[in-house]
Amino acid sequence: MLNKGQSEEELFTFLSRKKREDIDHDFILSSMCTIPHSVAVRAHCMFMETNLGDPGLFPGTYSLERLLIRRFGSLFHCAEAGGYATSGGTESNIQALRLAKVQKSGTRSPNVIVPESAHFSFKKACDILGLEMRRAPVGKDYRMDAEKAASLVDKHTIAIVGVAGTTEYGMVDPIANLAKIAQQHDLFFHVDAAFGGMVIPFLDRPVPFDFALPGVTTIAVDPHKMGMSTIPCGCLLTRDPGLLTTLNIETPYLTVKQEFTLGGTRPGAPVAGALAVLDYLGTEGMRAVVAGCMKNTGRLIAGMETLGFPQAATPDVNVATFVCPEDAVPGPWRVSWTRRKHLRIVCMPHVHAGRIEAFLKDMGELHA
Ligand code: 0PR
Repeated sequence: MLNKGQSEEELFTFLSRKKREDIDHDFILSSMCTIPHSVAVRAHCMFMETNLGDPGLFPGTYSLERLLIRRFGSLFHCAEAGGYATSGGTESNIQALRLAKVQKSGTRSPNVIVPESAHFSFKKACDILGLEMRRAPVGKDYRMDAEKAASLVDKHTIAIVGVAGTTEYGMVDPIANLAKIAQQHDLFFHVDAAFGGMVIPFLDRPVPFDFALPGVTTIAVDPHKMGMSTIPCGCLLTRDPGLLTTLNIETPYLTVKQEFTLGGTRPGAPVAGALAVLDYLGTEGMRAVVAGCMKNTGRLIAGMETLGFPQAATPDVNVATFVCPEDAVPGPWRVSWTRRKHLRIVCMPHVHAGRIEAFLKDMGELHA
């Protein structure tokens, strides 16, 4: 601690300098987050002091969380779905597997089956919950091999996980087949749509991935990714509106006497931000955002192929991957690399057409 406080001017000069050290979003091509929508920022600022961890003190904010869940419930074809706002995909995935474990509490040495493409949050979830994680391979198309997943099921299996919009290659696993397998074996089936949940429903030809498939138990979706909300905001949805209460613990001195959330103190501000974006844009607005991102993804892929860098996969959502050497990308562009060493670019809303052209121009000049 400083002994004597700083002046506000001194302090904010320091903070501004630190902010300038961050990478300019104009050059960030590697992120699944984006610049929040202006209505999200405005709503966030209105609800800065709210705490959903003690909802009885913030009934208005709490009703916004309920509305947010209702919006996703109807978007995912189950208007009466339950759920709550999490800190993001990691918390949603941990809580989904926690629900699975409670549902199958009689199972000794429980295991869960995840695609090898699953986000690393499942490793955290399995570590915390003491679950064996079985990785099902993906096929040549980078989608989970449903038959191989089924062959990993045994009497200790409690859950299957499918991903709708994989982190690295932007693929949607064969969710309908996996849902059938889960039903056949009476397993909990969690769909990680942290990224794709706000893309797939707005595509011209959406692949089935949600509660329209009877076997789907829970869905994770992150407003702080394609939902353009402020960070942190994820949502965990449950087909059974009462399912989350199976995680309840006693909270005697709060305004509510029980809670199922992982976090205690929970921010209301990004929840207001997330709802603001959905209600401001509506389905039409979200379709336009997604159409723009998909068009830019297509343009990037075509441009890179012209430069001699073929795509690694044909993505279902706005994640483009390329066969490209690691030293082939000039600074100050920030890109990422998959575990299989493919160049990966996420065409988020801030990566607009002009940025794609600027990137292709720089790549073209370097490789002329
Ligand atoms: N599930 C999927 C499919 C994800 O892609 C991610 C994160 C998660 C779960 C976990 O979500 P949270 O990070 O919200 O807990 N995907 C990105 C990734 O790991 C997150 C990210 C975003 C990383 C922005 C970097 C970055 O700059 O790549």
